[in-house]
Amino acid sequence: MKLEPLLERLLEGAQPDRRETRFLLTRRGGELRQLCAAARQARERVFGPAVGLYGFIYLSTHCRNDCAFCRCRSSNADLARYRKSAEEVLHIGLRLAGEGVHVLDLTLGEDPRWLGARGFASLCEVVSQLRARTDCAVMVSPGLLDAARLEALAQAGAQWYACYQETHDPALFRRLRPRQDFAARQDARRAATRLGLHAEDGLLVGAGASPELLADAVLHMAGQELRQVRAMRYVPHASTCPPLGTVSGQPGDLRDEPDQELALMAVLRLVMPSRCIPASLDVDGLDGLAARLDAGANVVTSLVPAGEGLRGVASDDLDIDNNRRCAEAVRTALRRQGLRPATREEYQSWLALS
Ligand code: MD0
Repeated sequence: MKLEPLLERLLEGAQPDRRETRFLLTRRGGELRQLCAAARQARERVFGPAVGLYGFIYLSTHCRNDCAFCRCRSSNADLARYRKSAEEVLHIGLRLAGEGVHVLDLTLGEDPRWLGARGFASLCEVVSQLRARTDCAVMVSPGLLDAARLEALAQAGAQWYACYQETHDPALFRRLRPRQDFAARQDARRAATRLGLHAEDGLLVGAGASPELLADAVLHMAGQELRQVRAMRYVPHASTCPPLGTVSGQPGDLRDEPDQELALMAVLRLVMPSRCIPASLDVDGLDGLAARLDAGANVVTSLVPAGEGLRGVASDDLDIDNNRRCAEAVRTALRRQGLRPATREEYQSWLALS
């Protein structure tokens, strides 16, 4: 298969088939650079030089789930967990809004305290306060929610519901998210969309997914009503244990995973040109931003204010307390790539794209 004519067809609006998608996902070296250049071209056509900024508030690291890839898995007894109060979340949200982010992403583990009746009412109150007191959109990333809770969030003014599948292969899902319901997560994103929320799904790279599974997942996601789609690389910790090797039995290649992540981001952009695609600061910190933007991302996520005792999800405290995840550092990095933060109007107009 030849790369150049395929990229040309995709830039003209064609959708790749499964074989072509797998081919794209396995490009490396000079061909990966060509793939990323095409992804940048696709981004430029829809978003120009404008980039969205997402502040990240990991408000509780308590979680009832036992995900193989996550440090906050319930069986990790060694983790020093925290739970921010509603007042603290509000304070941090206002601080991030003051730094000029477009979105406040309230993320929490499936924490029975925050997701119980009283805690959830308080979460909704925080959302409505942040909507009333800032110009920011609010994303909530609380794990699996039922329709009533999704509706309460929508009524409180949330615009986004993030719920990552990690993989669209049921067998790998069972290994990554033991005792969780594969279909329920997908249904929750669909229910959120019906309620007028924007939904985000995400794939985990380097934790067992082969290029075939990733290709299937990309094509599946393209058919879903998702306004944001992400790829993030698995960051190993002593307390996590993702499946070694791929489902097909091939050993995973640790050295290849950074390239696999970039190739996947570029493919997401080419297949879904008008959707938001994050360059997360949570995997490789500020040093990893340029490559992710070069792979076609149009929003920078996981901006975290220093000194608030907050953590990342994939990485722990990478670049948090040295101010390398603040908006100013990101703005400087964007300038170096000829990019700039979106205006609020630009960002809001992206949410209406189809
Ligand atoms: C990020 N650490 O954007 C955040 C997190 C959850 N909605 C987002 C994975 O990288």
